[in-house]
Amino acid sequence: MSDSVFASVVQAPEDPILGVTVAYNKDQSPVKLNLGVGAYRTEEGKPLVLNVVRKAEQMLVNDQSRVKEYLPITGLADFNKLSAKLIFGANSPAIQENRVTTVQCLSGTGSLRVGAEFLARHYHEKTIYIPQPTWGNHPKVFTLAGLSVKSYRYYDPSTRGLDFSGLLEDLGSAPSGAIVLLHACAHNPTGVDPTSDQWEQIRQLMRSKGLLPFFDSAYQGFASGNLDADAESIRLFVADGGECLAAQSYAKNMGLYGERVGALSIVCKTADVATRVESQLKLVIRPMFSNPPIHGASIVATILKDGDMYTEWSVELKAMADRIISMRQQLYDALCARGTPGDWSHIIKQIGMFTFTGLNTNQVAFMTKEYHIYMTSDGRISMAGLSSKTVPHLADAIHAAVTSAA
Ligand code: PGU
Repeated sequence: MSDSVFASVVQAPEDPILGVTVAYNKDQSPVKLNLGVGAYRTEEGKPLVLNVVRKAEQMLVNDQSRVKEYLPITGLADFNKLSAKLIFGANSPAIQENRVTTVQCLSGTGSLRVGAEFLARHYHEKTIYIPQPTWGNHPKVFTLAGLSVKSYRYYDPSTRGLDFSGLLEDLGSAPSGAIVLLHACAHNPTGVDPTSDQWEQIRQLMRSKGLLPFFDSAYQGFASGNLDADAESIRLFVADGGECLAAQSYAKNMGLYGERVGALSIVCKTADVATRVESQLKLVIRPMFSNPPIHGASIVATILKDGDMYTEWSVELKAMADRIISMRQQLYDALCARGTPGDWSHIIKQIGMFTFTGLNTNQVAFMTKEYHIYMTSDGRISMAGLSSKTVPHLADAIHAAVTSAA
């Protein structure tokens, strides 16, 4: 038999985040714990389908008038309108003035990719600044889209907080017009967000230099439990009349991970520009995936357009956010009770799905080997994967890692 034409293809490494689940699935231990991927689990450690989502799906199934035709290239019109309203606010002048174009894309990742490809084709500055650190997929998505990626200082390991002066310095010396990726809330992986005052200073600096904001909003509602509060950073930038991009994901806040439902919005100066921008977005999408899937977007539209269902969703979302916050407190208390060396107050100060523990690669490897706890090697743990039952096991593992591992 002759050699494969692919014989020279080398084995690629597993993804740093999704690969953690692959390793976890292979582990036979009954105490194994997956704190890698940012996916919500119940107190019983099970994935959660929201009641309101089940209800919406039932309505869709029962509606005999629904068909499975292709959606337009830009996706479900209702979904797009409602998504823009969700992120920019019900009374957003930009929406009222028809200056926003919104296209349905494949969850947060696909929205970032479509936005980045549009910028690579039609925007004069090809450099995007991303925070250091950031979600591991950001540099790959933007590079493949044809942008050149640079980073700006964001996190200070010594304070486990925001390196605000580093951030201002780096954005201050970025070339005018450069694109800047901003996490709208619940920064991944650090759990550290700017305060409202700091956001305002960032806005002033960026607008004065003509830097173009590209918001990644993967956790609206997950940071504070309030959908409006978690969109404040974006609304601050839209309120000044300037332009920006926003990538929205419904993976976490509606628990629609595998449905791949998200949206890209581009806020423009005028309605006329927005129309032309949308015509070009269609040219990006058509050869990429032609048009987006119908089911997930229909679920979201059903929930967002009905007042009662929207309220039900906000209540379920708040319950998820609250459970994560209570996990922070429980883990912090458990470490204090064990007298684990070090200051662990960042666990309760950080925001959103993740705690950036400060544990190093060796300590993480130790916890995986000895305690069957799976997390990303940068020391990030998904608080949403934790429950009251598993907190003691995690606290034991961290205590042992800090006191005995290198
Ligand atoms: N942006 C940020 C900041 C994210 O954290 C994630 C997901 C996404 C975008 C993309 O989410 P979509 O599923 O495409 O809507 N990050 C999670 C999930 C696993 C992953 O890496 O995709 C995480 O654990 O970091």
